Amino acid sequence: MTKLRNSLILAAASALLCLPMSAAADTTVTAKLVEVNDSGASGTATLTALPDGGLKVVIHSEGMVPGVFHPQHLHGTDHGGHFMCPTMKNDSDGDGYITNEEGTGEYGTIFFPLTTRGGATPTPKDALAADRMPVADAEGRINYERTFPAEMVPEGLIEHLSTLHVVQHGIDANNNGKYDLDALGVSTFAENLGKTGVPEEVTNPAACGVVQGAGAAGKVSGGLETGGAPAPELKAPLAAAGAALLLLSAVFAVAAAVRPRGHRNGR
Ligand SMILES: [Cu+2]
Repeated sequence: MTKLRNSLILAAASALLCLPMSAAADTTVTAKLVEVNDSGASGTATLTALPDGGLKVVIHSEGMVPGVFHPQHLHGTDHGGHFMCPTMKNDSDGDGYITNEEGTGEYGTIFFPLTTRGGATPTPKDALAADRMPVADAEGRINYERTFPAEMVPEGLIEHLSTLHVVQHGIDANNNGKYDLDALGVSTFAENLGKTGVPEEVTNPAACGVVQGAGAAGKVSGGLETGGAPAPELKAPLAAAGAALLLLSAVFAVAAAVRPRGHRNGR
């Protein structure tokens, strides 16, 4: 009986001990970056929600256009249920290239520009900041790391961490080692945001990744707002905590009930 009681208590205790682990797993998510627009790019992104409300972002990618800047953002779907990166199916005008507008249907709108310094608001001044986006080295690699303090992290981002997309832009369609208007003309995306004369090569997606984390397992479908809707996936750990507490109190009740007999049988 004592053995049974102990093992029940042990089971409940380990159920409780599991909680901090799963909660911690929820705060770090990763995304495998895959090429878009036949860029040849690939990489990994790690997003860590810090206890103080900050966000640490680490991205390692390769196969990017060497020596030029690459706008990069966390994108969020505003219609839920989309956890894909764009493919040529999204090339609605059939010109052989996925523009940012064509990609938006899959990866959503710009939620959080991943600048190297300064502001990171979803406005053209940050989202398309040529001088504050990472520059690929001579081999086409980008190693990016920045910790954004809580006050820079937009509302709703941490809650939606597991439903975000990581997108790096910038391709060299005419293989001349730079962004130019000769290749694909002007970026209508940038133009619509009030930035004229930006080559489409700058804003076309080169790499995209869907976040895969503990929360991503419970893919939310429908009604997910990019901005600040409640996050159903975050309720799961709380429900688990409640269940574990119930289990623990039940075990204590059982333990209390078996204790007298345990004493009688024992010593
Ligand atoms: Cu983007």
